[in-house]
Amino acid sequence: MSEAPVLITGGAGFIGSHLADALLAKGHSVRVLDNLSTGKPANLPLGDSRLELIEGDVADATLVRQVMAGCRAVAHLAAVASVQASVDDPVSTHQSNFVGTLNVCEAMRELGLKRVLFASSAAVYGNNGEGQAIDEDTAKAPLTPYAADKLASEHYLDFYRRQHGLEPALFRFFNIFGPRQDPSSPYSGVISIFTERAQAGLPISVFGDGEQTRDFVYVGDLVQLLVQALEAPRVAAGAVNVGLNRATSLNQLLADIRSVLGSLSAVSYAAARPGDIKHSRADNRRLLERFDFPEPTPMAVGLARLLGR
Ligand code: NAD
Ligand code: UD2
Repeated sequence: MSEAPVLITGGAGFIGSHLADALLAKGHSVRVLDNLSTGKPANLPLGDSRLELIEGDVADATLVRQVMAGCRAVAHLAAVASVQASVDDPVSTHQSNFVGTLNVCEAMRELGLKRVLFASSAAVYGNNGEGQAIDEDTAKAPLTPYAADKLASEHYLDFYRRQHGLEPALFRFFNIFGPRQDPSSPYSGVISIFTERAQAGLPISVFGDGEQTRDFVYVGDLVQLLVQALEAPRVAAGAVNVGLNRATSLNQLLADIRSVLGSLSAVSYAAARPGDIKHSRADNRRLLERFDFPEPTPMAVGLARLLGR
């Protein structure tokens, strides 16, 4: 009899599909629940008989329970990942970004499942900690419905840990990049936008002077961590930042893309986006204490994979 599958909500998306690949490569079975709002079946190895894709919504409590039955653990990644979408439509994104989490918690309690990974975000810190490495105890300042839903989800998962014995591993992702990140919106991840435009020879817009920095993590490194957190005998309480404590400016990023491609399309500098954070960098001591985080993939290598070089 084959092993009970890991359920990945949002598994047809950017990060979820890489997690599916990594779990399959380690011999696990995978069940994906995804409403295909941004995810794509083509991101998944559908020919692999150990993978099941169920199209549906995490906001549907009955469906979540049905799909979770028979699974051994959950990676809860389903969310409307666009902050701007949450600003434009707080009511509908709340269904995915918060009610979905509550449905996952309740179904786990009813079915007796314990281990769950949650994809939270550096957005929970708002502008706090800007200019220094942000540790997990930094005051939270969720400035958008997206960030508020992520922080509330963390609190609910922690309630289910204390009250019902769930074992949530809460991760606050900084800026994740890699193949399959969708570049189609102006608010998509900057690396997905810059690399897509560079490859197509289209002009690139930098908002601000390009000296703003982010802590970029290659998706392959992130999913190794997530697999570890699923397999670990136990997980400690409290959220964990996922970043490298490394600042890369957009100007440096553009130079790296130019090195990989050998040339770069025209770059123009426009006004900074209102509310844009200048510097965001993770204090990752807790990550390194609790997990065996892999040697980070160098930016040039990650970019080369993304650019198919
Ligand atoms: P993504 O949009 O590629 O993945 C999200 C997936 O969830 C998609 O496949 C989408 O179709 C699915 N989904 C959305 N709403 C759903 C619903 N109601 N029911 C079922 N499926 C639904 O984005 P991603 O970058 O892979 O993000 C994965 C998770 O990581 C999200 O929770 C996101 O908030 C979080 N996160 C990502 C980053 C980053 O840098 N990419 C940073 C912080 C947090
Ligand atoms: C990230 C998350 C966001 C939220 C936020 C919390 C992504 C895609 N966004 O926003 O969801 O969690 O962190 O702090 O993960 N830029 C350009 N040109 C472009 C696109 C972007 O200059 O065409 C700039 C942008 O103004 C910003 C930087 O690039 O200064 C990074 O932008 P981003 O949207 O990739 O990421 P961030 O950190 O602003």
